[in-house]
Amino acid sequence: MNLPQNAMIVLAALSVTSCNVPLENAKVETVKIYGNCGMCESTIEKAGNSTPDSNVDWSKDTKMATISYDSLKTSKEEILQRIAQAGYDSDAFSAPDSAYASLPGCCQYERAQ
Ligand SMILES: [Cu+2]
Repeated sequence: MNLPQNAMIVLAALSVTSCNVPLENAKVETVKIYGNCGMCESTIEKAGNSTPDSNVDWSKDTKMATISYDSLKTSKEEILQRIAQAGYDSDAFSAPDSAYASLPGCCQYERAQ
């Protein structure tokens, strides 16, 4: 897991995801989202990026997500709620127990509450 090659792949992936079309009325916020691994990252980002109005970039190292969105079309709450529905807690929303339970075993992060 700590091989330099992996670090390179992560860096390459990050630079690809940050190459999106610029959002209009963009707001950028950083929030904590609980999770474990690279699979969590793709689930969180898939849920967060499921509309063209938002872009979520989550780091498995810091558990912090950079959320950018069109503030006239959506909100941070809407995006975090979508991520909660996918099984991931944030400080604002808790995932439904059923969504958490259906995550793969390696992704069942330690819940805060
Ligand atoms: Cu995971």
